Amino acid sequence: MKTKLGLLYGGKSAEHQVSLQTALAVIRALDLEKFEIHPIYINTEGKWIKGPQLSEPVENVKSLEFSAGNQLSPLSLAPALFQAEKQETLDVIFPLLHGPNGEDGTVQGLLELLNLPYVGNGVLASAAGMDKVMMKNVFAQAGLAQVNYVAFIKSEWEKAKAEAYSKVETELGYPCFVKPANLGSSVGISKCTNRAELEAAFAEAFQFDRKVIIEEGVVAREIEVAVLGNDEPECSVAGEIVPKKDFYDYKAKYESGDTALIIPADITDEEYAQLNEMAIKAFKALDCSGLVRADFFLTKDGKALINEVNTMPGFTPFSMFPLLWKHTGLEYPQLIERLVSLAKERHAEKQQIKFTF
Ligand code: G1L
Repeated sequence: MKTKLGLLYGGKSAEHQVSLQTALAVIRALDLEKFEIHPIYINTEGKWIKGPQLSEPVENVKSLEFSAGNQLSPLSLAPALFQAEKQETLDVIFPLLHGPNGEDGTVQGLLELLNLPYVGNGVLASAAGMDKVMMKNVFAQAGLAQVNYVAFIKSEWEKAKAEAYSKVETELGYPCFVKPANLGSSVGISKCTNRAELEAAFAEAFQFDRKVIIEEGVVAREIEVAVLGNDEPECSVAGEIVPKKDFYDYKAKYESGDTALIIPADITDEEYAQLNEMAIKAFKALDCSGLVRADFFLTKDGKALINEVNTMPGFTPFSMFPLLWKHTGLEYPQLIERLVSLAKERHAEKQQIKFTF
């Protein structure tokens, strides 16, 4: 029996195109002898459009951008996902969506309500992983080393701006980074080296979120590892990101050529052991399932600080997460199959849980 895989992609997000490219790559990697592919496209207006089952390889993203026809709102999607009229349902959903309404746990919540197995992190890990303040608080509680940070909500800052700036200066100093707490991408982020820049950075970041985090700047290498699994997660080799710009900004991140990936990273065994242990600890602390990319700072004296984890990392064959697994011995098509079976496993386990007694 083929696995009926629902591929959910597009979305009302700045990363619509990234999602489409990723969906195309995933489709092309899937073995059509093992999978039936059912595309579900979310257009830029947020409409959900169920496409026809794909029985042959797709050539380009254009053929994934369905229009007109079966336009649906997420809430009317339930019968379509269940295909109730045909008495059949999809076996697993693969959500390839970024940002609000994709990565923040809301789509995962919908899939939970539909009782459909889905790839990747659940509601809790997705939501906590989208909020940098929440994530760092969880890491702190787990005893993971990280840079110092402070956070403000917009109304706090508006009421006492001067106090907010001096808190940053006394607790963190310069340079520091000001970031919206809830964004998957790097928009609204500024590096500050003085008060004037800090003031401008707060105003900028609060345009994108009602919550802002300020992180201490460190001089360090940026090293990432990929984690895969459910209850017994495993870690890939490490990779290093070498930014060619001053810092990893939105452009540098998405317009190729501005960063170089070095895999495996040139680090010592002790350094790797530290990263491996911390990545697994972070995975468990956030209650992750399926996968996570854990991003670290590695200081000159060999100390690892966890920066963040990404519950929905870049996922084309040329993105860090798949490349790290490729270098660890797991090719892209096998990585996708492993994620699908982890989704089935987790769902099956959840079916065993009693909700009444
Ligand atoms: F389903 C997985 F495997 F959990 C998963 C889902 C989404 C892995 C990676 C991603 N990544 C993305 O969706 C994206 C970063 C390409 C969004 Cl546009």
